[in-house]
Amino acid sequence: MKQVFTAWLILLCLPNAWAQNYDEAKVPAYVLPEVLKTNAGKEVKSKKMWEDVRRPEILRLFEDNIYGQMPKDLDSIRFTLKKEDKAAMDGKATLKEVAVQVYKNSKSVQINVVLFVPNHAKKPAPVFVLINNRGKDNTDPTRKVKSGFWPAEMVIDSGYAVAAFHVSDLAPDNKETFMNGVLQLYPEQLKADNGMRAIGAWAWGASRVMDYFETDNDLDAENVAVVGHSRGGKASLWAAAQDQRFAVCITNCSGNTGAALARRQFGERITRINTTFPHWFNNNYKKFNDKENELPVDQHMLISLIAPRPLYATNASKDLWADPTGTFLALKNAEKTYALYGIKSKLPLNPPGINVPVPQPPLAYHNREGEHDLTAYDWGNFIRLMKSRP
Ligand code: GTR
Repeated sequence: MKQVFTAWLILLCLPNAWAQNYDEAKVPAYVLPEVLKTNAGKEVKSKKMWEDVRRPEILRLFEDNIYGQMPKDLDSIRFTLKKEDKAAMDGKATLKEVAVQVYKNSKSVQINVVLFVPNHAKKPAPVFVLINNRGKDNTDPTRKVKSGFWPAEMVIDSGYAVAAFHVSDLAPDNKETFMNGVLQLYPEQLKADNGMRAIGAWAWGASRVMDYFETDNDLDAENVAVVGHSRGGKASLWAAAQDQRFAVCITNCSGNTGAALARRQFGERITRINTTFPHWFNNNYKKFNDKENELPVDQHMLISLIAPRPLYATNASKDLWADPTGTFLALKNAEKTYALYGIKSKLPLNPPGINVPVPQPPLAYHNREGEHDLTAYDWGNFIRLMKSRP
């Protein structure tokens, strides 16, 4: 009896814990904010107007209302090759372990990068870089542990370099301690309602790793795909939106405040994400708890910020929490932004079936059979996207 009472008490304390919708018939009617209309109400008809006016407006709206600012000023950045093994993976790759150290206001953070470069492929090599939000074992430099989350051998065999860094180097994924990383360098961000929080810090880290790639002659820094899964996929989207040096963005099962439309209110909702993970997004985002329709943006606009670069969004059939259909629709609603560049989407009108990938640029999508995860199946298709780029 006491246990039943406690369970009820917990449920009552979790706002909306019981209110998640998984029924397509119950998706409310909604109107998406216009991607191609300026804040002043002008139609955006050209690439120039998009780049000069509308794109900066949308970027600002996402900064102010969701992900926070992205500080660009730093005192110095240093790259140290900590370890190198030219005969890694039975001679197929060169392993480099690189420390990226960033200094500001006599504080510093260190991002530990694991990188494998193929020995028998064209160089400089294009790169996949994973924002790792799971255990560090998943990116084991010794390769004693091998995981589908980061199938480094498969990527190397396909002729690409593969890199990873861990989110905890930038901001611990914890509401009490997330400020003990990059935010120590930028304490003013913590005070600002539109300041950077954990997801922003992880995306910032991806850009610092890109700073390193630009200095490594083995790597083709103009062909880097930033990859993230789930919360890491929210960060990969924000990284590519902010930093146009990323040539490709891959967002795997990123769901709410990732690649899925918020206004569908399907699966995870804003109230829930802000309650469970208050350290992920800025203070202003909390104003939109239960008020999806009042947001000045929706996630098709975040995807639009990546145009004309290729974007791959995935889902898993059992991961309704992350709204596979809402992800597909976000991509569809970004097609018109790519069209400004004369790039035609290859997506079908309706979501393709389970395990029917569309791995072609500019807007790639699949819904893999199974659970919320990042697997070799997903990576195999990311490689197909990279190979099919013009
Ligand atoms: C869930 C969260 C999702 C997603 C996921 C993950 O608990 O609600 O938004 O980020 O965690 O990162 O695996």
